[in-house]
Amino acid sequence: MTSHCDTLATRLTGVGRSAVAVIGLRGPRAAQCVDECFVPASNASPAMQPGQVRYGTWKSRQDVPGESIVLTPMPDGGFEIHGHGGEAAVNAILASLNDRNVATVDASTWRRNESIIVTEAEHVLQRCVTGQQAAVALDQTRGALVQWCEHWIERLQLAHDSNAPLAQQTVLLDQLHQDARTVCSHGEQGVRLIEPRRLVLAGPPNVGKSSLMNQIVGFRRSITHDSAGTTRDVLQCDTVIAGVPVRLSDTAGIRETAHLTESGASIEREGIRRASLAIETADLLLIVCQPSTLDQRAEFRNELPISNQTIVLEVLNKSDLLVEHERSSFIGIKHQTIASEDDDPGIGKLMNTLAGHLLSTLPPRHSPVPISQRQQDLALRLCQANSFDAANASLKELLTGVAP
Ligand SMILES: Nc1nc2c(ncn2[C@@H]2O[C@H](COP(=O)(O)OP(=O)(O)OP(=O)(O)O)[C@@H](O)[C@H]2O)c(=O)[nH]1
Ligand SMILES: [Mg+2]
Repeated sequence: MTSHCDTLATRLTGVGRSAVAVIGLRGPRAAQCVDECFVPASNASPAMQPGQVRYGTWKSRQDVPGESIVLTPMPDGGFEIHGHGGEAAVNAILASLNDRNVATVDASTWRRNESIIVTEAEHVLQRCVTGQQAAVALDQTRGALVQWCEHWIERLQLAHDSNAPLAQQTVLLDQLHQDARTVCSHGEQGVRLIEPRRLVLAGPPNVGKSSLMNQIVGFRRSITHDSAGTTRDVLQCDTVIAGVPVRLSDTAGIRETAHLTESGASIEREGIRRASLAIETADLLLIVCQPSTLDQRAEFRNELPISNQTIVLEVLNKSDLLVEHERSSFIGIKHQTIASEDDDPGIGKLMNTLAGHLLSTLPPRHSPVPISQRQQDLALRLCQANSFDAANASLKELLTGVAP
């Protein structure tokens, strides 16, 4: 099938990377293809508005089982078909469209005169590995940031054309600055959308950091042992928590080493130096202690190179070793775990807290979000624009990639 057809389909998400695949469909026969192939799960609301979602099955013929999908109409009359990320499922849907004279095209043919913002967002979307990340990138391929720029260009133009008095112009510029600052704050998370969030476990030796890491990732990634100093280097493991990709780092137990003279001391010092480096760049830091080290935790925490951006959680591990009279005094510590047990409810509670914090590191949905450094730099420049002309120039460069 060649691309001279006027109705087009493309795979918007990366091949073989995501659990979910998104197929774009647009052109004069798009609605007809949907009528012929899409069987909604319920017939509740007949008419669909752009952006709404409808669950159902994509059937190329009535005698085949079809693929479970979510269908979203687009403002331009096209559709997004969200389905299983496997090649077979995607190819079956594309084949059914090809049978209806729809051309499968690559990403560059799919893009029309779209803003460079959309092209950049499509590149990011191709590299998303989870649905949570892809949802944010999809908002941008659908034009959230483009529309925000166009809206402001229009407002500035209107004020300019109507010769708005200076006071009114100043108010408008202030509003733009405020709006642009919100966009930039989302951009701080947006430019890192496809990077895994860094979750670091730190604490004194032998408190159960590696055991906790193994529980979090669900397999025995780290060696654990009852002697202190088991973990020497920073051990990393990639996982996904609540749809957010996470790079977990298990670090060497941190303790005073100045007095140590034995042969392994220099290795231990190097391990501690590397642990400190991991701590400095953590998005989320778990400070792990055990009952016997609990009263030194404030002192321990003060010694760590923790950045202001890092979310810190304290975890009391080996809570099974608390003796009865200690329990009431430790009740205020929210996270108490038993990392040597597989079904410890304390670990479940900790995972829920981690999920909440990790989700808060993703930009909000349905908002204009810069997701490349170029976009973020121009949005930052917009916050400083001290005239309509300067603001207009930044907005147009943001939209087109070309300085006016
Ligand atoms: N009773 C009890 N033992 C635990 C718990 N968690 C870990 N352990 C044991 O404590 C010992 C040390 O565990 P690790 O996970 O190796 O501790 P670590 O903090 O990584 O130690 P280093 O790498 O040496 O700093 C092992 O024998 C674990 O089986 C727990 O919740 N309760
Ligand atoms: Mg360890």
